[in-house]
Amino acid sequence: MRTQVAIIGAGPSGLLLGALLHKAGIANVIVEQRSAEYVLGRIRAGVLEQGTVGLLDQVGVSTRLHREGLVHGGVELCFGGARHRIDLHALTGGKTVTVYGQTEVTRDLMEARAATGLATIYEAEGASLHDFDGSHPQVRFNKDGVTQTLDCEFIAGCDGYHGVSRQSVPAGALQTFERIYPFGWLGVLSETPPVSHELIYSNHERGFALCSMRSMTRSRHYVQCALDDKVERWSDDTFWDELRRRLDPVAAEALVTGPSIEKSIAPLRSFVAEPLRFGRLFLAGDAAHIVPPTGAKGLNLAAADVGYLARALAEHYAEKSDAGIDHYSQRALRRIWRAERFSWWLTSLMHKFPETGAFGQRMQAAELDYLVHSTAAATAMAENYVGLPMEW
Ligand code: RFL
Ligand code: PHB
Repeated sequence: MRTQVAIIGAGPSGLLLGALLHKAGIANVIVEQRSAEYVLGRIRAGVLEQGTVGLLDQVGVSTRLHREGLVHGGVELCFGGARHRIDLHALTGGKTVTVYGQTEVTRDLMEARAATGLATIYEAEGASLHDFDGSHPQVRFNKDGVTQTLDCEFIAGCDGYHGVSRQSVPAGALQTFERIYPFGWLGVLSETPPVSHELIYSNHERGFALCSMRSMTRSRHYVQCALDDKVERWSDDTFWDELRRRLDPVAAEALVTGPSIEKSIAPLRSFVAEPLRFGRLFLAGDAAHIVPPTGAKGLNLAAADVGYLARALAEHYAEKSDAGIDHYSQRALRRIWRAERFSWWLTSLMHKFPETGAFGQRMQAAELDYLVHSTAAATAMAENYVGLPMEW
């Protein structure tokens, strides 16, 4: 088998990269270790920046998103028993975010890809990457017990944090930066209406809580939990009681409960690998970096990475210029580090940290007070929340 770009991973970054390359006339094959159903079963991100929506528009995969996605012009911060709205729209000169689940983005990209006839090899086991330092890279994998070889010109590692791509880079060529937070998020999806028409991020003495949604009939809620906590310890009732305690009285009263459809615990981590290019191998999305979910940057960063990468590869093929490829790592990392900073900041502001004690809590309270009473501070939050521009 032969193609121009071999993409490892059919998550949102791999699928979007495939669509952007296809639009630029560049052949690509995706190699994914799981089944399509498994990939679609993962409940993850819910908030899309305008830049992400723009990329989906570019590849013609946004019809349902524009029909069903919920456009939000603000976000609410809850602390000290009351809610305060950050007017994203007014503070950013008209920008908004769109609430539309990662599952739906993935489904739309999968369906569009199937219609183009581009190859996606699901349930490809044991992928290994070869000769990306030379001029004839290869991806080898097993499919239905048969070893297959995919010859290509470039490899895009879009295979998430646990993927093989980053691990294929010689240890000495990679520098990594990491922070692991001393807590996790317990997430619950339910067929219940959202508490409020916008997202609520709550700082509470019992711990952080987030009220999000997927539609006007489906909610996604999170509560901060211990790192070693187990999903089995949380019955639906325990979860709803804990969430209610962490909200202001009006939101607590408005909370509609119901059976959970999905319940899972995710650890919180900040991670960046540098650089993002090794010869003919590029890293993008969660394969290259992780942000804690506070601020909803993970999927959006992944989309921006592949936006840069697709443009760089298009320049290589159409204009015979390697300038974009040569600058990919630097360009993407600049945006990545700014999103890392924002996600770390919002995480630090909103969560209960075991080690900071009463002083740390007073500092958070003072900063939240400042944030909602200073236009300068609220603007800084708003412009990061809606997404920093994708500079070329
Ligand atoms: P993914 O989605 O992990 O996809 C990688 C794909 O690669 C496959 N793979 C392999 N394939 C072949 N061979 C191998 N050896 C392979 N190893 C792995 C995997 O099976 C998978 O299909 O990475 P990608 O595409 O870079 O996308 C990143 C996003 O999924 C991630 O950043 C977001 O989900 C993060 N995130 C959020 N981001 C947002 O922008 N907004 C949010 O509101 C938001 N909320 C969240 C989140 C992540 C969460 N969790 C559970 C991590 C909320 C949560 C709870
Ligand atoms: C979600 O809806 O899953 C979500 C929303 C906002 C975040 C994180 C997750 O900051």
